[in-house]
Amino acid sequence: LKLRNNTPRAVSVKALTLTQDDLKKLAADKAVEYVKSGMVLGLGTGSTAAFVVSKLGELLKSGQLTDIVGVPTSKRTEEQARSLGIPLSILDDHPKLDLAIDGADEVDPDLNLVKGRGGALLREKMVEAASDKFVVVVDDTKLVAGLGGSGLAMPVEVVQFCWKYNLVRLQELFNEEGVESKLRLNDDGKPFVTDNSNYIVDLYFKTPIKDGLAAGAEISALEGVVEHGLFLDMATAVIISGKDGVNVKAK
Ligand code: ABF
Repeated sequence: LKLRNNTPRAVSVKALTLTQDDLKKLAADKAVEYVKSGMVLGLGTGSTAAFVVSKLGELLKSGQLTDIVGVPTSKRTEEQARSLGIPLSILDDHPKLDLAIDGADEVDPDLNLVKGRGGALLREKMVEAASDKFVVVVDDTKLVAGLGGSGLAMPVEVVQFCWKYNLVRLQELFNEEGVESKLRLNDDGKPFVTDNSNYIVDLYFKTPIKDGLAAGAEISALEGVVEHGLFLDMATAVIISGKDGVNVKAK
């Protein structure tokens, strides 16, 4: 920053204050540095991932990236990528991806994640599990000491058929942890329906989940549960933006 007369002066704090969107964009731009021409890419969902997709669109347009193929993790992302002219595919045709980039709701110190508050957990997990590398982009508000520890939802996608039965069974699984389970609703009070025509039961833990692996296995064992939002041992790197800049944590 050049100041008139080279006189050191206090710079307006406002000018330096980064909004949460600025932070998300910082992380997104860093993640895109991992992308090379010719790659098959998993395209995440959510506001941070949307910055990634938009940057990819820019780089394609300017010719700095060529021949990339995107595999979107939601209808929303598919629409955004299509509008930017990013060539798209699906896992049926591209079962192996080079890299997936996506946001997350919680990141623990071992880079395990809670995902799915945006409702796209099933496709996200399928695409990200098929990727050679999975880079997560978050701002530092997403860091937690233990998953489920933010007091916000850990989502579980369930079939619509007898969803109440499964909501109760999910609640009973974690009775000791004092979990509360709620059907996710839209603003109009109607159930939120995923891209796969399922419902979401959000689990609110009072204390962090002690054994994520065991919790995930117990949830998955319930008939009618389609997928859960614990993404354990999947991220290869997490890009974290904060007021002090961007940090990369890798496995
Ligand atoms: C996706 O979007 C989800 O798995 C996660 O729920 C959400 C994060 O959204 P945002 O980047 O808007 O916080 O990555």
